[in-house]
Formats: sequence, structure tokens, C-alpha cells
Amino acid sequence: MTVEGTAQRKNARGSSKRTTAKKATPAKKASSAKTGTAGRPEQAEQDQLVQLLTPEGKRVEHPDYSIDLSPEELRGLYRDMVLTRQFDAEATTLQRQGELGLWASLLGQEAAQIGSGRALRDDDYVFPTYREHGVAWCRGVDPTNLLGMFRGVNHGGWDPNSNNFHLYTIVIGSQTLHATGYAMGVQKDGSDSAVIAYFGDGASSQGDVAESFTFSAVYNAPVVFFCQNNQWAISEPTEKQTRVPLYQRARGFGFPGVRVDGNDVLACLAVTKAALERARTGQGPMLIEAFTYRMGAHTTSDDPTRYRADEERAAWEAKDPIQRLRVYLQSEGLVDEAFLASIEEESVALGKRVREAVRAMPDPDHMAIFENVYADGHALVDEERAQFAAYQASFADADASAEGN
Ligand SMILES: Cc1ncc(C[n+]2csc(CCOP(=O)(O)OP(=O)(O)O)c2C)c(N)n1
Ligand SMILES: [Mg+2]
Repeated sequence: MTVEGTAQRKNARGSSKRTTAKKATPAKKASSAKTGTAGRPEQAEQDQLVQLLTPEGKRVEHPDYSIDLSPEELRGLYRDMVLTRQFDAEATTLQRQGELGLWASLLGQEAAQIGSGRALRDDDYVFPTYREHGVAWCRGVDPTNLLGMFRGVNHGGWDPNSNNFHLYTIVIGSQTLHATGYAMGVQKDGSDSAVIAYFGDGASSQGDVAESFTFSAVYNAPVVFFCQNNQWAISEPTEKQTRVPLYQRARGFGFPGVRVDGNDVLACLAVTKAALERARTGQGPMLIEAFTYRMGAHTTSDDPTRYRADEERAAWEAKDPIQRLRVYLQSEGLVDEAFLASIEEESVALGKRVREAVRAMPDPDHMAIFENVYADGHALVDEERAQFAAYQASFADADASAEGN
């Protein structure tokens, strides 16, 4: 198991979807047609944003959320974000080289994921989407395990209970129900662990999410809903999902919601810690809307230039989560050139390790697809297995007779 991602852990424990069905929309037209809030929240809503580090790298205070981190912890957050971004870039490249079937990049969302991921205790439980590579990193899941799934050589990639990190979930929003049920179980066990469910702005429109909000509220379940509002659900902007800021949805279900600057790792850490603490102490669920931006494509099968304007991306580049922390650390004299160079070196080594590991992954036994479907087997699966085995054998027979001719 890993290594880089666990360095800060104190107690180790144990689509290829079409871009859009619509005709290609020139980016310019998409830009002028936009009337909603994607990337441009109303000022009043912006004022609600919890922020501890401005885009310019200035440390500010917030009346409800504060945080006091040691220089080492601050450097650790920087290291986590840089290495996660590097890993993500390597994965994108590996997909382009044909080594992975698909990749969903987290570019731009490093602060939301590392901030929230580092707020967790080892005994807390995480239910991710398919984009939570930074959270996986914080949980100590070996990055190469994530890639095995996207290469199609395993059925999930890791044991969820080894790191309290559930398998990636692609059925949009469904993991919020899993998290709620799990949290209700934690509550019945009398444990003070908390559960966190990650989901996106698009997922917020799913019935599963509404149901999990209802259940968690009435059962007072110890679950934190962490919504990364990255402004897009493939080609659909946030204004197509909601008429109110997403964090305000929680109120109607009877629990608090807060909007945090999702590109500010300190604010994400502080707000998530507070929400987890509420959950642990029997105060029930909370919704965090991390206001951020998906800098890349939805996945490697997507082409965002068909539906969004370059200027929007450029505006968010100025809010880069890594850059702002680096500026802050440098201005406070908390990092020097030697430290930055060592992180750079570590990034290169991580990239090399990941590339080599992916290329060396053996193809799975093609009959393995029938394993782990049912704990005790099933007649239908047995039948399908036999049919598939006969089908595979027919190639061997054909080869043999071709050789005989
Ligand atoms: C139930 C379901 N419906 C549709 C899809 C297809 N789909 C995959 S990703 C996605 C968009 C999700 O957007 P969002 O929740 O904002 O997450 P993001 O990809 O932006 O991180 C959709 C509709 C799916 N995987 N599952
Ligand atoms: Mg989204």
C-alpha cells in the first residue's frame, strides 16, 4: 500500500459519454448565450463564501471558521495538492497514449479534495464519486489502484475497508444513499466516527440525493454532504440544476448548508472539520458546497470547447488553488527554493512510478468478470459463465483447425 499519500497520517489503519447530443455549439455563442451563474456568482452569494485565503494568497479570517496550522501542516497541504495534480496529469497522458480507457480529471479541484480529505479522521468513512483522486490520496489509497479501474483490469481497485474509502461510484448521486445508510449504522453502533459523501452539482438534481437529505435529517445521521460545485455536469451548467445556490437546499431539509471557496484549501479544511465535528457530536448532517471549477474536460471523452467559453476558464485560472497557497507560503517565508525543488522531484518520481506500474499491469483472466457477482453463486451467472467459456473455446478450436489446414 502506499506511501506518499500516507505521509501525514498519524495512525495508519487499517463515460465514454458523448459530449452532448446537441449539435456542436461554438464556444463564442455559448458564452454570449449564458445568463446564469456558471463561474460568475451574484455578489450577494459571493459574500456568503467562506474564505481564509484569497486568490491573491492573502490570509483572511472568518467569524465562524478559523484554523491554526503549523508550518509543517501547511507545507503538507501544498505537497498533497502538487502531487495530486501531477498524478492527475500523468493519468490524462496515459489515457491519451492508450494505456487507460478513460480518465476523469480533477484539475482545479485539488483544494476542495485535499482540504476536505485532510479534515477526516482515519476511522471516518468516505463515499466518493469517480473524480475524488485527491481524497483517495489523503486516505492512503495507492494511486496505481485508481488507474487499474480506468484501465479496465480490475473491478474496483481496492478494498474499501482498508482505507475507509468506498469504491468509486459512477451512478450519479447513488453514493449519498450508501453514505446515509452507513452513517445510520455508525450511529446505531454508538461510534463517534463520521461519514462523508462526495457528489457534484449535477448529482444534486438526482432523487437519490434528495432522499438521502431527507433520511439523514430525520434520523440525525452523522453524515457530511460535500458537493463540489465545479459549475458543470458534463455540458450542463449549474443554472440548469438549480434556482437557488446549492448550499441553501439543505435548509429545506432541516440542516445547515454552507458555501466555501472550493479553491481555498484552508477554508475547505476548516469548514469540513467543523461539519465532521457536528456529525460526531450528534448534531446531524450538514451540506458543504465547495464552489470551484472543473478546469479540464469532464472526462477524456469530452471536448469542453464545444460548450463553454475560454474566458470562463481563464477567469478561474486566476483563482488557482495551488498557486494561491504557494504565494502565501512564500510571503510568510514558510517555504524556500529547496523545499519547492524537493516537491518537484517527488512529482517526477511519482509520475515515473505510476507510468511504469500501469504499463506492467497484467490483463485479467477474461473469466474473472463472473467473480464476486454473488457471494454464494447464482444459477444464471453459472449459465452465462459456461456460455462465455464455450464462446472463448470456439476461438481456440478455430485456431487449431486453421493450423491443421
Ligand atoms: C444516474 C446517472 N445518470 C447519468 C449518468 C451520466 N453522467 C455521468 S457524469 C454526469 C454528470 C455529473 O455531473 P456532476 O454531478 O456535476 O459531477 P462532475 O462530473 O462535474 O464532477 C452524468 C450525467 C450517470 N453516470 N448516472
Ligand atoms: Mg459538476
